[in-house]
This record gives sequence, C-alpha cells and structure tokens, in this order.
Amino acid sequence: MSIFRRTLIAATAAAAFTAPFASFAQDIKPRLIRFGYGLNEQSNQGRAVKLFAEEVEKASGGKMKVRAIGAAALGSDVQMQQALIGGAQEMMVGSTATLVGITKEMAIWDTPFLFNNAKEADVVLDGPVGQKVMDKLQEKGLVGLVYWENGFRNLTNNKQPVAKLEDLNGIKLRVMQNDVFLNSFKTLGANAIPLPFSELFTALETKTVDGQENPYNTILSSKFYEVQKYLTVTNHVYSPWIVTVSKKWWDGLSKDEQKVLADAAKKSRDFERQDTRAEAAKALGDLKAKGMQVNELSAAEANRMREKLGAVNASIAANVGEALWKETQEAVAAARK
Ligand code: TF8
Repeated sequence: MSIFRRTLIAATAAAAFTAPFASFAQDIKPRLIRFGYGLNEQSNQGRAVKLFAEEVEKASGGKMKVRAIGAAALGSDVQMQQALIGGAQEMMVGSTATLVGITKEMAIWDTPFLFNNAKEADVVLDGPVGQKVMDKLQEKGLVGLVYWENGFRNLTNNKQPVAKLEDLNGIKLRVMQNDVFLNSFKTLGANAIPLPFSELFTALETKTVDGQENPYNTILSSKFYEVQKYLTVTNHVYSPWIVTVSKKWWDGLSKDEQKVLADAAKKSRDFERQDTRAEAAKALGDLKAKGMQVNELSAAEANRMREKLGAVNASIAANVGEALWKETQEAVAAARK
C-alpha cells in the first residue's frame, strides 16, 4: 500500500471517528445565516427552522450561526426570494407555489389531487423529478436544498358551510400568488384574490376576503379559527415547502460549509415531515374544539370538484412542458404501486 493511500485511509478513519467535533479540521469560517420564514415560531415551520439552526451550529462547531426570523418579518415569500437572489439574505423556506413566477416548472406541484397521500409525495419530491424541478432554480439565482411538508390544503370561510360546488359561488377567497391557484378557484366559481400569506390574517379579520385554503396545521398555528367559522375537508392539493439558499452566497462557501447546510437540511426535512404529520393528525380535533364547524364533502361532490379542476391540468402541462408533466405522472404512478 502506498504511503499516500495509507495516509488517506488514516485521515478518513480519523475524520469519521471525530466527525461531530472535528469542525476545526474543516474548511469552515464564521458565517451568519439569516433564515426567513412566513409562519409563527410556534408552528411546524418554526420548529423545523429551529432544528435546522441547531444542527448547523453543532456540525460547524458553533462557527456557522443561523438567525431564524419568522412571521414574515423579513417579508413575504416573494420578497424574500428576491432578497436571496440579490444576495441580501442567505436562506428561507416558503411555498413552492410562490416560486412559480421565478421557475415555471414549480407549478407541477400545484396540480390538484396530484398525490393521494404523503408517502407518494415523499417518493416523488425526493426522487429524480423533485430534484430536476429543484435544480431549475439555479439558473435563477437560488439553490434548493430539500422539500418540507406544508400539507394537504383544506378550505375555510366565514360565509357558509361549503357542501357542494355551488356554495363557492361568489366567495371571496384568498389564494397564493400563483396562476394555477387563481385559475383553479375561479374554475370552481369562487372570487379568487391573490394575496401574500403575510397579509392573510388581517384580510380575513377585516373581511377583505371571506375565506382561504391551507393545511390544518397552518389554520391552527396562524389562529385562523379566530376569524373563520367553516372548514371543509377538501384535500384539494398537496403543498410542499422548499428550503432555498441564495446562490450568490452559496457559491462563495467552501465544500465543507455547503455540506454542513445540506446535511442539516436533510435532518430538518425528516424532522419536519414527522412533526407536521403528527400535528396534522390531531389538528382537526383541535380546530373543532376551538369552535370551527367542520364538514366533509360527499363523494359525489368531491368528484364534481375533481372533474372541474381537471380543466386546469392542460394549462399546467403546457406551462411546465409536456415532458415534465408526463415524467411526473409516471413517477406518481410508480409511487402508487
Ligand atoms: C400560503 C402557504 C404558506 C407559505 C408560508 C408562508 O398559503 O401555504 O404556508 O407561503 O411559507 O401562502
């Protein structure tokens, strides 16, 4: 065995042995990472950002510090994305839906009823299709690290229980700033109004809008139950969140620093999905206890909604490209087996 090889093996063994404490041996400089997010600190998003921050500090021997800034204090998703692209902010997590204006392929995740359950979502998002869509961000100045779970979205409003399609007629419904959501809810007959999430609570409170749609977790953590009476279980789409980094800043990091972030992001993803699913499993009960009136759609009405929403699929396919559309459908079919 050559000296070179022997040294290499010894070095690798030493590194493996002392890895968690050996940050001094790594190429890591003191770094401050401003990590922005839109929900409250007491939310699945807030908890996972906190875990990410802890993991980064631990793995970098305290050199890399994450300053977590929630409740959209650094701006809405869209504003933060621009700050990342410009290099004024290092990291964020937000909805993939709010990225569609930057990377049109992200709209694939807005396809109504794309996934039937979280397992399918995990397989496709963490697989080649998810990676391909994430990599598209790079040419726009963003680096995607992992997808987190926002969750299956459900409808709330303050006007009336929505038991059938026609009940949506004329309801002023806040949607994300994204054409697929806008068209989907227009198609269903609602008066869809795009607004940033950061303005949503006030818009509901002042009755600028009558309703909104988000996963149970968010309805709970953002206290929408204080300003919304009716909840309809629609599960109309699975929303991912995505953790992104400013590419301008990322490109200036050493390989070791990038690895610290990528590894911590994976840990945060696994934690976040577990945490979100555990919370979602009891959130509906919590929302009922807070006084929300909950109804499910009959199978017939759910089907009518599904069929109507099928009309937006063609435009999504055209926007993201037929090849990606097909690839995604195949990946979902494979995940379903
Ligand atoms: C929405 C999304 C939000 C995200 C969040 C602020 O309704 O579901 O959860 O944008 O990052 O806007």
